[in-house]
Amino acid sequence: MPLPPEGASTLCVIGLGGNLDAPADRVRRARKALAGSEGIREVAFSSLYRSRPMGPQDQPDYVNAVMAIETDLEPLALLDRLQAIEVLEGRVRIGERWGPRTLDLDLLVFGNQVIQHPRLTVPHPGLAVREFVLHPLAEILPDLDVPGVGRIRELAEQCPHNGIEVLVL
Ligand code: ROI
Repeated sequence: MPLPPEGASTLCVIGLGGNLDAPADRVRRARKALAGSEGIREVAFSSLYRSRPMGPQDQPDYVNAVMAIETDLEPLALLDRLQAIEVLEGRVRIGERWGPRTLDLDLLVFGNQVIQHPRLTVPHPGLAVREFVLHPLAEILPDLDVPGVGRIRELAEQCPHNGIEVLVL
């Protein structure tokens, strides 16, 4: 079998989150679906966290986690895969902006690439300020240096917890 080209694999970070219809189960299934996808290997997975909704407050708390992967896929092919898994998890958006959702999979970091594309902005613009990204990410990749954003450990230290806690089920 031919070997894959050297250096083709990229370290990426995916954010997982949802707050409708057993979101912890959805996050776990999404992890399995991703780890079992062609061209994707799991590197690390954070604890599951309970977080207060960012956006309208009249919605359930969220379950959030982050996953580090290595992939041979191009960014848009990885995005297609994430969106396909969101659909498998019955993604519904209920009208309002920043309203509740079954499962979001966000491509937060793609190696050291900075991407401005109509479908995709990487690093994710919310990464530097969202406690439900920074605290889980500090658990698995504290030394990650995100291009144009900074080192995760320092960002997490400066980010208020806003009530986020490890989920004990
Ligand atoms: N709030 C929290 N706590 N976690 C999320 O994953 C999340 N995702 C969203 C919005 C609606 C911005 N709020 C969130 O998309």
